[in-house]
Amino acid sequence: MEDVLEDFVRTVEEASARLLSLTDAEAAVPLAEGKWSAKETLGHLVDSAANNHQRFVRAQFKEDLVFQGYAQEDWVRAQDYQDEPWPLLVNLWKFYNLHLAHVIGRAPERERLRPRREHNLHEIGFAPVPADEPATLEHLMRDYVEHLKSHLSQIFEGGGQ
Ligand code: NI
Repeated sequence: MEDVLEDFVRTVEEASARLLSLTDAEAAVPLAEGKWSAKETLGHLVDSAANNHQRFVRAQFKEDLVFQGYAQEDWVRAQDYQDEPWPLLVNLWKFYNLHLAHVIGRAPERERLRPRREHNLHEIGFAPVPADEPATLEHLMRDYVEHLKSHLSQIFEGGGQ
């Protein structure tokens, strides 16, 4: 987990500096036709952080890894990220993720690596775990970072969802 954490923190630090160099207007342009803008994509990552924050902590106090999903498009639409100041969004995203790095770093190994037979990571995972295979909290944490990185490349290299 150490390797992932280091890479995670560096990714967040570097990306936030790069994101802050975009103007508000640039950040509001769709990344591809009919797709989210940088603002909406980063907003989606704030939603992901908020949902996974809950999961990372709750998982330490229960047996299973069954969590509520969230309707991503609806969440982005309901919060109107397009109309929120870009620097606020970038800093919210940055500091929320630095906190999550702290949370991940504090999760005891026995909780991170304990196999959980009951889970729904085939439904809520970015890289899904089959329903009939046990999953771990550590998988969910690594999966969270992969999801974040994939959306960052959409912002920096174009594309989008
Ligand atoms: Ni996503």
